[in-house]
Amino acid sequence: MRIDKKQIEEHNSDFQKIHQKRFDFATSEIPNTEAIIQKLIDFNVAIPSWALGTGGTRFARFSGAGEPGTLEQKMEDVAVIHALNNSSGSISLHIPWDIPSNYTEIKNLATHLNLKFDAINSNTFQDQKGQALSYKYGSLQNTNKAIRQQAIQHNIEVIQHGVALGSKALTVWLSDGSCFPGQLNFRKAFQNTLESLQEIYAALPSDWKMFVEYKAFEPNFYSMTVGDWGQSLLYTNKLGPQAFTLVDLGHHLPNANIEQIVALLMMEQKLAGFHFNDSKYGDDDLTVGSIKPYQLFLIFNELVEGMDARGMNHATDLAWMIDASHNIKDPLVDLLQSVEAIMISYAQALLIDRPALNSAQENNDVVAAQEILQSTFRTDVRAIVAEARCRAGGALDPISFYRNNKVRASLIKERGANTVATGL
Ligand code: RM4
Ligand code: MN
Ligand code: MN
Repeated sequence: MRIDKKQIEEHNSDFQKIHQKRFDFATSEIPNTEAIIQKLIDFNVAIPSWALGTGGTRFARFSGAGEPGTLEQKMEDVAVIHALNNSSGSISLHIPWDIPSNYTEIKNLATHLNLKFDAINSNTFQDQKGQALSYKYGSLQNTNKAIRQQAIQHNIEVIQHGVALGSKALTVWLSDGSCFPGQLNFRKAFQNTLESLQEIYAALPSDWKMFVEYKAFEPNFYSMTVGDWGQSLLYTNKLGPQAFTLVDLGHHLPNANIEQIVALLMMEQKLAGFHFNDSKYGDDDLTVGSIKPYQLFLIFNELVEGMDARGMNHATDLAWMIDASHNIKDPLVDLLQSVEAIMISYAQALLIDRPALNSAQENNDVVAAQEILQSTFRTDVRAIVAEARCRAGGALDPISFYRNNKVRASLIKERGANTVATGL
């Protein structure tokens, strides 16, 4: 399924009049719209290969129809999203779910679809069919050296897959930890994990990064061996300059101040980037911005401030990825909504009157600081985001396009109703 450029043009001309009205209003209210539009055009958020099918809860999976059954089809789905929003030109693969059968063909397809390969993910949180040793009691932390070696080897193989495809980063998320007090010697588990990560780190090409993702709980419920940003930072500091801490928004304990974590990780030059999603209770993996849009804005406020303080390139110096799971919505629509929420927050953060905020902070003018942030958050930037998307060749209203042009129906016709994507 490919989106025809002509269809997008038709859609855009149908929506042009109403868009123009909104855009004119926005530009009359908002200074510097051209600079913001250019930054939005340059921005890209990677799509996870494992979020293109219907995700489950722990109790059931109600599969959607026309899910991508192969890596090629997953890439085609990402290309659909990218054609519509022009901000999703990369895919993050998960091994072994996405092992290519032919690298050249997959790379050619990527070129053809205008896609790049983002960070590649290892998986030692499940046992695979035919696997010699089990990860039931952990992988890189395991008390058994042979199990640690098996997990190290897997990560090294993942790097090799990534090198063959042109990825530049390995993301390691460990489910290692313990379920009951006394089960684990925390210090030994940390040391084993560190030594295992060091072996993987040694296998990184010099232009690669390693992202160490943390998570507070689940699947282990008493302790996690990379449970929070402090633990991740301990590892990444000890590992070296190619290791960074990855923030997945759903991986914190309730009410954690994620924006502060982000600011400090950037200060230490140890922020890898993000797995964007949203949550109410835990690792809910809901649509970005669907529950706590103000938090997302505050995070982008810190990101823009921190990146500008260091002269960083907003688009390329940090890793922007979505990590979500769609239990009831069409995954492609959900992902379009997520990218839109990210672009809105980014645009708003670019809009903040930085000198005024700095001066309010310096003068302890709490009210002014709050007013600046809240009035920016309440500014409607949707027409600016749409204008950027349209100028880059995307659709003014991607979700209307998707629905009106019956994209899912075409995918079902092509793939059948009963295809199931690999993933959780
Ligand atoms: C985890 C974590 C990882 C992802 C898996 C599928 O909760 O967020 O990033 O690889 O889920
Ligand atoms: Mn994640
Ligand atoms: Mn997660």
